Amino acid sequence: MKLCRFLNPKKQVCVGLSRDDTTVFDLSAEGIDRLSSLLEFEGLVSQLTRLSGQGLPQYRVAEVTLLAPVDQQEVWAAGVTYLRSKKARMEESDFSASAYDRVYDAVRPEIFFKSLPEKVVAPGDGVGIRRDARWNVPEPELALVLNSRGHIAGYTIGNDMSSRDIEGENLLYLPQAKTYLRSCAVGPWITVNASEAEARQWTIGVAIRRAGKVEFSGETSVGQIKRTFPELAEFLFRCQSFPHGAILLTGTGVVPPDGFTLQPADVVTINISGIGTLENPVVQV
Ligand code: DO4
Ligand code: MG
Repeated sequence: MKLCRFLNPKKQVCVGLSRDDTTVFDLSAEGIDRLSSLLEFEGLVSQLTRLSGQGLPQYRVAEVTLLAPVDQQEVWAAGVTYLRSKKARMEESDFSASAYDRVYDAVRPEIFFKSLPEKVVAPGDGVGIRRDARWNVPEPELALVLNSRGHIAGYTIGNDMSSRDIEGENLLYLPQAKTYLRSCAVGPWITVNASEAEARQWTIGVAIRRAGKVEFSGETSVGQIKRTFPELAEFLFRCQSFPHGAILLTGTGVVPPDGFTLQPADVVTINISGIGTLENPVVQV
């Protein structure tokens, strides 16, 4: 069972529920007009099951525009949660190598701010590469959808766009390497009825196409994440509050080879087996 935000044929923003990825029920007809409020429901899956039997208006997915499934939630990101990510960061920077090495094994994970909700890039819109960076990559990541109590209400797909040359030059440049215009895409679907054990069976794949040809593709398994999901959520919510919930990207385990950098007009397609596909063209910002 999946949730989304979408524009109906009259261009009104609606909250949707899908069981099959081809039809979407309009929950707005039941007065549910904010996804973040819906995610607060106790027993979300049984409430959704009840709502879906109520003759709600429905659309074919092909006739609506899917939006980012974020209305009021900040987006944060965890880093160096896969061995592959630790190795890549240690190779990109002599200067910061020991910091990445230490954080991979430390009790406290790396967590950083990624995006305000209104800056999140929707499926199909352009993700950005900085004009002052030479080495830019997408980071395909499983994203935890957390309600205001820090509970995992579902899972979606995130793209933590990153400038590796800026990050590698000095760790203190991380906010510039990670948080700039169009640096975060999320969506379109939130899978709501999966346990952590099920999510750990999913694969995360990415393909980058240039003029129709695949320039890079790679895959990993969610099961390779070193930390548990509640552990990441607990650190995000520690000494912090998120009245509208939050989205937490869980880190990347797929890193293109060092000679690869994104170019404008490339298309990034991320697939997570239990969720769906997030696709965005690349634009320079
Ligand atoms: O500190 C570097 C960022 C790590 C990251 O974004 C990741 O591992 O996904
Ligand atoms: Mg990342």
